[in-house]
Amino acid sequence: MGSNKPKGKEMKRLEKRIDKWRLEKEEYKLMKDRRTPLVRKLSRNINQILILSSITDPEFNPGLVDRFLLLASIENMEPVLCISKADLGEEEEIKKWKELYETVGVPVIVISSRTGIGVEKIRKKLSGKRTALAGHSGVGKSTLLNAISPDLQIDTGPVNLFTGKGKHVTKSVKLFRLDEDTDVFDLPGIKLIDFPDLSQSEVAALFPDFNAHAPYCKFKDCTHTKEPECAVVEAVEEGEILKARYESYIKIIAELSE
Ligand SMILES: Nc1nc2c(ncn2[C@@H]2O[C@H](COP(=O)(O)OP(=O)(O)OP(=O)(O)O)[C@@H](O)[C@H]2O)c(=O)[nH]1
Ligand SMILES: [Mg+2]
Ligand SMILES: [Zn+2]
Repeated sequence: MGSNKPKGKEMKRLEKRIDKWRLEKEEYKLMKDRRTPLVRKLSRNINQILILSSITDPEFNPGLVDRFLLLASIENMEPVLCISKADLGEEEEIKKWKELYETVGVPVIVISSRTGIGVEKIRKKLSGKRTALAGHSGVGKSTLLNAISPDLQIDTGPVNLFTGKGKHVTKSVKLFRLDEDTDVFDLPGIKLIDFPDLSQSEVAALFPDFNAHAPYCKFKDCTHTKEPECAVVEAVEEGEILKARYESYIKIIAELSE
């Protein structure tokens, strides 16, 4: 797993940077194991992960959200989903995703750093915690931090109108101390995700929206991939499970067996 892993030199550079983090009296303890991916190293020092996905530009990405949720669950980070750029999105679409993730037990905050909607809620969520901001390049992680704390003046950059992709403006992990008890790590794009080895059933357990259906699969150890009479697949076909959730499940499972 982990095609997004930084390679060789880049990883070394990032690790050096991380090793340099020293906060006044407090030192960030980092694992010695050099092979441990960066976000997992970070997670030792983080209690919360704020997963940003914009409703558009770039378009909402449930696959990535689900991966981060998985990571949060494995690494014991409290996840919060932030649907950003609400000013650009359709209300119906925003509502659909908000309701879905709330159903699976994730707190969801809808924001627009442009109009200020939801920014205060995020400030409250961050307060007193150490949080990493995670999400694709261009979803507005740095812009959100600027909205919370205008003094920070973090660089932000436009999304490519043609591809809908960000330009990887934030190039390294940056740590911002908002107040004495509040730290935020602004992460660059998504290059830092990697997943540990997991079994298929561990992954399935992290998709609680499948739970109501799975007991009705023909096979008790059904992986909901190619088995006949799979109740999960039927529920997807009938629209009871969102297709996007099933697709991201399948992608994660496929990577497990690579
Ligand atoms: N309309 C609108 N645009 C936004 C909003 N938030 C951010 N943007 C724009 O989206 C673009 C990307 O924002 P950034 O904050 O640089 O995104 P990022 O997530 O930090 O991206 P990387 O640093 O590349 O990982 C900028 O042009 C922002 O002005 C918002 O709430 N509404
Ligand atoms: Mg940035
Ligand atoms: Zn099944």
